[in-house]
Amino acid sequence: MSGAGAPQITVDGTGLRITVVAASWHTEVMDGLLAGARRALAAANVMHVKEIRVPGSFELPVAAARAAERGTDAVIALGVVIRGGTPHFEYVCSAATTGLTDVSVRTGVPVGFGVLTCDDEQQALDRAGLPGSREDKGAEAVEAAIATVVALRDL
Ligand code: DLZ
Repeated sequence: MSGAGAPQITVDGTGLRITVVAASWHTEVMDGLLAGARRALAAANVMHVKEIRVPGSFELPVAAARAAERGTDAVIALGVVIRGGTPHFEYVCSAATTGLTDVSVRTGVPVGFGVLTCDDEQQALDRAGLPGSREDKGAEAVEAAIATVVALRDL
């Protein structure tokens, strides 16, 4: 998937409570995702932000589920999974993706999907929102989640 075609989203998150759940693998890339998420939350005027860390992306869904059940308005899930030489990559990506989708659909709480699933570290760095990165997936996940909270108000 390329980032071509991504929408320009302007969001106002005034008054929202947002929980960021972030995995701990691949520190440099994760630091970029977290910084991008924080920038986007500040730009959207979100004042109530809780951040929690879990070990790996496999653990993101259970943390997202707990946050959703405790009354957050949206969850931002951040993870970095880089393909290795075994099928483990597929299992972790699948568990994170399916699990986070399940949380959002089951609870009605939007989940911003900021989980990078990359063939190598360079692909991840290109998307991390760091100086020199082409894309900022942490910020995109925040903007998508807030835009979804706002869209759901009209239903
Ligand atoms: C085990 C593992 C591996 C090999 N790679 C990654 C990765 O690239 N990114 C990530 O977020 N987590 C990885 N993990 C850890 C799993 O997500 C999980 O934390 C462990 O399997 C323990 O449940």
